[in-house]
Amino acid sequence: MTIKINFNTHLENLKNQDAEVYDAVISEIKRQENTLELIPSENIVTSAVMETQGSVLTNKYSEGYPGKRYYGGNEFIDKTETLAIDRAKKLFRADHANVQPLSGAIMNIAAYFAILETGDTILGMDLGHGGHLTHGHPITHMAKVFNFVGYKTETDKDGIIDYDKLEAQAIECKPKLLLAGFSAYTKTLDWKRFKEIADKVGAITMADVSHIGGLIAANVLENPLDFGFDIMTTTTHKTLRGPRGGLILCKEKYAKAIDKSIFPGLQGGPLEHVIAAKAVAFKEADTPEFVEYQKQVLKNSFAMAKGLMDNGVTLVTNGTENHMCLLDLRPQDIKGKLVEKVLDDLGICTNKNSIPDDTASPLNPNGLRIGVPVITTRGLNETDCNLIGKLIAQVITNIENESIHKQVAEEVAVLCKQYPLYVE
Ligand code: DSN
Repeated sequence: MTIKINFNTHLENLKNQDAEVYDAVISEIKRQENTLELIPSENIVTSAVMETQGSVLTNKYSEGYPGKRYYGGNEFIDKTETLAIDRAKKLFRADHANVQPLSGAIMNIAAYFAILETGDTILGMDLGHGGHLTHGHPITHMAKVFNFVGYKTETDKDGIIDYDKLEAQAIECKPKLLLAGFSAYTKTLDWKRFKEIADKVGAITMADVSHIGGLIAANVLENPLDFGFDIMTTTTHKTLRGPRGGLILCKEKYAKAIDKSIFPGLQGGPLEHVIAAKAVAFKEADTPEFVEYQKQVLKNSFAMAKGLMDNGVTLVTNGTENHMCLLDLRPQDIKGKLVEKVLDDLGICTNKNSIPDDTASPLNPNGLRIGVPVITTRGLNETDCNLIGKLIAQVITNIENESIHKQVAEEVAVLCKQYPLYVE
């Protein structure tokens, strides 16, 4: 299951031409090799994805869509983009796929503009309860264009979404779009109930599954499209383990509007080297090995959650049902920024994160978010992940104890050596 990344880490041309960038890239290779990367939105792509993204396809302008381009010489680009589209449709059982979104934010914004008018209401998950900036945070430009209303999780009931309350909220605010999805939430969503609520109030349904796209592709988590969702967006670089970018899937009814919204509505020339790498990643995702990988992601995540909780750390939602854990640091009276820094110095990379109804600033919140996609790609198993949970708990409960920190750093170094990432 482990993937060995066997690309040329010597980078001879870069070395001879630009020592500063070369040094930074080599340092990053070493950092990745010597770090337990626990940021849940990251992953490690295969050599084939990396090679495709680094290919000559980066040299081509291809505004438009396959067969309808504004530039000549696109016969091979059409082939790779069509492969990406067809593979994405098959993987997610979708009528239509747009593989051109440059990023997750653009992908969501394009979907809004495809189906909504200025001032329309979108009911989405509150950022403070695990939603995403693009789901309507007041700081974003989109909040000036659309009327975002946020639903919250039940902090006293293990962080569930109270669907009766959500229904009442939807009846009250009459959204044109009901948006399901998250960037820091550890429970599964009830897609069926979301759809029933949307149907009751006449709303379009959209799921942003960026974090769990790979788990859905492997059918280890349920696919909202199977429950009749109109639109589903996902980034391609998280659990889906492809190059950085976005993907929009939708019912045929919205296909033209989505395509028009991406180009010419929002974007210019697509990144065809990235789109070809998406095609490669989608083919990889359609294999038994990928299904095994995603099953292992869940096993590892559950093992890490147990290691944390058994050793005195509180988790928001009291556990996890996906690839990540959200740690509530209030019992230890320490902040996410400090824990992120201390762990970073020991070779464990995480990210500070707000917890529901956090009273502290998002720059120094009361929580920490961790996840297992990268270390699972690297080959670590449940025993290792349970140990990592325990090590993190030891650091959190002994935040000033340098001798414990030293022991943890040694254990991290052993794990990184045991599971090498890059072959060369
Ligand atoms: N930045 C992504 C994440 O880390 O969840 C979401 O955009």
